Amino acid sequence: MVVIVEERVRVLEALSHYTDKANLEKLSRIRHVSLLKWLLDVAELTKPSRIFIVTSSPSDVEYVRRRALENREEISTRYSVMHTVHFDGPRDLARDRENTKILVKHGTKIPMVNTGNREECLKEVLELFNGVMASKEMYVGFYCFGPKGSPNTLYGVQVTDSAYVAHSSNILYRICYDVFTEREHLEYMRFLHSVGERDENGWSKNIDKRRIYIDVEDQITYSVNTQYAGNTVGLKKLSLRLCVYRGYKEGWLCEHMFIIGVKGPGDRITYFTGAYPAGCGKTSTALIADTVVGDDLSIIWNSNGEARTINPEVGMFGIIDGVNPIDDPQIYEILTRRDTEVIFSNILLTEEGEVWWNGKPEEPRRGVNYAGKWYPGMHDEKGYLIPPSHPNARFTTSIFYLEKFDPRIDDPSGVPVGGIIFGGRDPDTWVPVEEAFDWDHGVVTKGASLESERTTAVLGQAGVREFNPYAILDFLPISPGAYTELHFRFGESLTKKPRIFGVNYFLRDESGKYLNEKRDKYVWLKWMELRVNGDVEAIETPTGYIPLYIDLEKLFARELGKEFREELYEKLFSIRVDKHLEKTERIWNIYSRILDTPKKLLDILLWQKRRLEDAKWRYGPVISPFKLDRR
Ligand code: SPV
Ligand code: MN
Repeated sequence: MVVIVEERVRVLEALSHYTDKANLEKLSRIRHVSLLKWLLDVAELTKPSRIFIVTSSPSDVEYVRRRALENREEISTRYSVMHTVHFDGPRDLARDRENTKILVKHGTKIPMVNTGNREECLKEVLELFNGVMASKEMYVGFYCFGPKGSPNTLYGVQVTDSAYVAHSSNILYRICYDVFTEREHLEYMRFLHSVGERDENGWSKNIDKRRIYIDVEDQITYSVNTQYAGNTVGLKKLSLRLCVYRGYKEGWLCEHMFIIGVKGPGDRITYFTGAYPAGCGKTSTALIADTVVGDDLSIIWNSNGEARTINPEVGMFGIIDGVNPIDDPQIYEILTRRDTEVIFSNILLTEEGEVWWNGKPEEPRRGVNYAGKWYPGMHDEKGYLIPPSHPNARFTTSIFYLEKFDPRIDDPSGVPVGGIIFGGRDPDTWVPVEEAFDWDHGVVTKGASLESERTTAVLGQAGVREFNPYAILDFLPISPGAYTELHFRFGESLTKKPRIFGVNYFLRDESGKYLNEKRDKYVWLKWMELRVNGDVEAIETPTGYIPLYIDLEKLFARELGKEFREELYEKLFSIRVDKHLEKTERIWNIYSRILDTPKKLLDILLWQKRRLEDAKWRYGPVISPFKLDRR
């Protein structure tokens, strides 16, 4: 005991060289000597000129915001003092897959996961952190990854030299400094970040030395020479890997899923979680739902046989591209109101100090954007038009501004999961909505088989069809085979299993035109709600259960005031058997090469293939839903 107290005194004394009195006092209230020691190690390595501790006090939160403006990481807009703009720079606009690595022991390989040798990577990255914060301020934030007081909440400490990253974290997560001063026993994740050297524009200069390393054993992440929030805000996508890993060991799920409420007849509300790769309708689905608990992440556990979920976040880091007053009235309103706090990233800031993004009704005017000065008609060196705002431009704001935000977001016991939805950007295979036969079938053919055309949230060319199981491939610290085994295991442990659905908003006709309007997804949600509660029948197809025409006709009329014609229904819900067979083959080829793929996964794929072949033999390569309706 005496030794620990002495150690505490020694560490605080050493930390006092980096802090003023007020911040030392904040540090001294933290109960975990090992955490203080780590902060000292970090300070001695990175050599900041001072350390600022962010508690939940409004003045601390305001200080961080002000520092982001003072050091030009953010620029204020004319419209509102609470609206700021941040630019990441032209080479730092998305997550960097190639340089994001899960650290593993020498020689270990994880199928489909980018890994690095732990010892070598740590040596490399610690070298990059050496002295990196010289003459900069270091911010330390303490956060809850879930509602306060929930046994399923995780905790995290973010250390960064970026006021923008600290500011974003303060908007996106619950500040939980007090938990660290109150609770003696606490497991927590640690996130170390540095922007690195900044160039004359304020962008990270050494992009070629951008590294994002994740140490799942020690529950710590390192990120350097980058600013884009998906690479830097620890609790966003770095914690997701740590959380998935813990869930895998302990038998619960950490998912890249929204959490929404859908209203049914009477006062009934049914909760769904949903996974979609970025840019595939995930946010718009969350926002069209009747209530929103979360828009990006979800922790799901077994509570007395029932699946329940919490949102680890309280903010949104959403794609702004295309947000317009007609299709996204809620978000548009939040982004254009003066009393909201918003960080706009990689949009266009006009000379008049106004924010413009693709989707805003007026024309873009001269200003600055993610690549520097911009004027209408501007080209790059290769002769391509430079868009005024980047397709992966984002907004960071609080979820509490949403009119439909669900107060159960703060419920420590979470909400029950009635259904799980998987959706991808698929031009020609999946029907708009389909229910799996059961949990295992859904896990395999909807979750584990998810594919999508690549969007702009990752570096590289958009539009290519990619395998993205559970929409979480980028964030997996274990193989997709092991992740599927976890889902089987989790499902087995439940007495009441959520239903599993696949959705697809991106079906096109022969001329390439989208077959659905954006609002149609509301009807799919309402149908799924009815299915979860056993209120409507469905048609059995070789790939799952699809809606009856009469049910959709009613829902379209009631929910959207729209006529839903039989011809459109037939086009949308025809089973494209050949496309499904091709897909099953692609997915089979992937999993059969992954050593830890559960046999059950392959069996279910094989069974699906037989059903498809049998149906093809009976009905031909494209099957009208009317042919399968046996009533
Ligand atoms: C996503 O790409 O899934 C996002 C944004 O939610 S990022 O933080 O970049 O991951
Ligand atoms: Mn996401």
